[in-house]
Amino acid sequence: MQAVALAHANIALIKYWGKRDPVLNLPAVGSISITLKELFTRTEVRFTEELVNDRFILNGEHKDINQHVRIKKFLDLIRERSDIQFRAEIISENNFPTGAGLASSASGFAALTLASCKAAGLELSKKEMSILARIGSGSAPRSIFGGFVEMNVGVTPDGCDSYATQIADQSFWPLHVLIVITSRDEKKISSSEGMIRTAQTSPYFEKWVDSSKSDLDKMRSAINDHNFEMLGALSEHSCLKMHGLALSARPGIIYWNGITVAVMHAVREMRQNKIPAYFTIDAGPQVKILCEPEHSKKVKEKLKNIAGIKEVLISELGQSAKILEGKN
Ligand code: 2P0
Repeated sequence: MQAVALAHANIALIKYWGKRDPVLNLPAVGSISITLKELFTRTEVRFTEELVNDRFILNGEHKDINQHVRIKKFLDLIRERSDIQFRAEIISENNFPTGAGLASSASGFAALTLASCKAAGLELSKKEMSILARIGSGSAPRSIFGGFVEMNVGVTPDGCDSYATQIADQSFWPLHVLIVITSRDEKKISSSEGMIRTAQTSPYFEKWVDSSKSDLDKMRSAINDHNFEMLGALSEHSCLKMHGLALSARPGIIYWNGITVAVMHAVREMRQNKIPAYFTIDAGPQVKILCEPEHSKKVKEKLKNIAGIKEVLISELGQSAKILEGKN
């Protein structure tokens, strides 16, 4: 009853922000993402009668499982579905900073879903696994798939129609993403907390939800047409709209630092100088820059002028999550 899985992080081009049901983690809006090859989580799950409590080891450190309620709840769900009573040991490693706005919960819960289903002997389709991953984290269903992925908002109260589907795989349009790390600190306001506060207090929340369908429709077309300018412009718009929304909560939520803003300006200057690059930013201070492969080295070169950047990675699009080893 042991398995190992690997899942890549993803970055939303059309952002998810807000929940229509916080318990089932149902999103208020759909989203579209790309999966990132260079950022991933490897997770091992073992169900065993030797344990009296679930055990969670993250990046080599023993964590108190009671401080990780979402993981505990997730394991209970797996036990309920598979009729297993045993406690589990989870050993998880991210190859990038955890909790710093680099989508560690997306790759983390996608890897945990695959590994725990395999270890528990649950044979689920990718659609069913994406529904399960959603209980852990709203962005995790997208990391079940590679390439370009859409998370369907759904309408049913039980969330059976709120799952991810692949729009196209990574070879359909081999884009590059520069991951600009501006801080390795954990963020102060989690995405869940930020989303709930925004939905409750922002005067713009309804408008955000209303405008989502049209953003998703346009992004699907941009991907199908390989229209990079449209994909980039829509991504920047969705990012700024999401952060504008978070800024308009009470108290306002600011995920950026000074370097984040400097990189945003630099990307716009690159476009003025005929380098087609666009930024997007999640709930944290890191910037992701979208470009076509022939421009990524030039974009990286231009970032050298900005003081304080910790690291720049260049990533291709990643594959679907997969089982590395396992038996049940
Ligand atoms: C996204 N983010 O679409 C948006 C944009 C961050 C900014 O989904 O509460 O950790 O677990 O559903 O998935 C990150 O939030 O939040 C996220 P929960 P999650 O990628």
